[in-house]
Amino acid sequence: MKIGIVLYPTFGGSGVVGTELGKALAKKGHQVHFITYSQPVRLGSFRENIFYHEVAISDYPLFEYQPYETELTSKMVDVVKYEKLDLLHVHYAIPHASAAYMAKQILKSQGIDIPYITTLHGTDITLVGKDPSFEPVITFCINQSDAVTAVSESLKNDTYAHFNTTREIHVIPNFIAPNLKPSNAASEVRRKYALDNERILCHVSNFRKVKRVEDVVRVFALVNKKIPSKLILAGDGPERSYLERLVRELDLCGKVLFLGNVSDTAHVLEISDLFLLPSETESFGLAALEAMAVGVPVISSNTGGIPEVNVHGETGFLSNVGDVEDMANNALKIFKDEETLNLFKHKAVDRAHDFDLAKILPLYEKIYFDLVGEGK
Ligand code: GMT
Repeated sequence: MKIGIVLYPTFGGSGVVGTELGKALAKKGHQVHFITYSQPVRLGSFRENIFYHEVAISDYPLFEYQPYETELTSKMVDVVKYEKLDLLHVHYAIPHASAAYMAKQILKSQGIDIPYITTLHGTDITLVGKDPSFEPVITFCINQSDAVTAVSESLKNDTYAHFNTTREIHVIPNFIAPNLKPSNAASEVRRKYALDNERILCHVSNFRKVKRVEDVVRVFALVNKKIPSKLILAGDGPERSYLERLVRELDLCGKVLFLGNVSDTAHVLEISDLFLLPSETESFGLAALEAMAVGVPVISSNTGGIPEVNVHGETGFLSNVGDVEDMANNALKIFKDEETLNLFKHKAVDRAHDFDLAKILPLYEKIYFDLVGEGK
């Protein structure tokens, strides 16, 4: 099958899922065409069956805001037509689903029928999409999609709650990419960041307000009062300078390490003992799943789809949003002794296997085949 994947190429979870899905489909023999404005971060080097089509963004002086959606639509039309794609799969509704709808109509007028699948990832529904400035367009595009998927039951319910849609929404959870396997060099690398008697706590995100990275720092401050530890923060975003100031205020310099954006987060995760995800909302929490896959338990909030991933008392603990004391106490429970920590680590890995790519990929393929026929 020839599949066009439209996504954000950046460090966000939807881009990671779209890219890893495309790579896995290509490995299975499908031809995958990525369409976006720059090379997806997780794409890596040259691979069989993978093609990348860049949406060139013009800078015509008339436009204060460049019309990306229009240029994306034109590129989608072009790629579908000349690469003879069988379907389009768009990740993150805004503006990808509306661009797909428009591309579909243009192609229809030229006698080409192309189905499009919209995968809802989270903030396209829970934060941005439901805002009145987007809602009518998002509702329309969800209803017009040939198939709609959401990454958790929670996100599916949020979509029904916020949008006037009766469309069937298939829940297809996120998955573990096969490259997330522990490496042998972890203990050596670990020594560069922490002493042997220190625990490493870690957080990976885009440092947006919704991630509540301030809570990460405050939980760490409480844990650090009781046990020797370090906090590794991977990622970058709008909250970073505020967090750097907070770390100085709390006198945690040298204990909190800001790494900036890291393309291969598995290497950061595998030297960590605990992952913190105290988000305000989180449709799934891919970062937490990636941590669990390499044996890192998770302390998280109990919001959105996180409880569908992190199992309270087994793979980590869940607390109410903002309850940093409870989160810190839970972290200390996990760090009680080596045996307890190891138990949580093992359960985290076991749970992550429920989200193995081999289990999830056929769910997407089934939707594709239902739309275009098995023979493709
Ligand atoms: O979390 C972000 O800010 C990035 C965002 C994205 O669209 O890239 O992540 C969303 O999609 C991920 C992949 O499906 C989910 O794992 C995240 O939970 C979700 N983020 C939120 O709901 C806040």
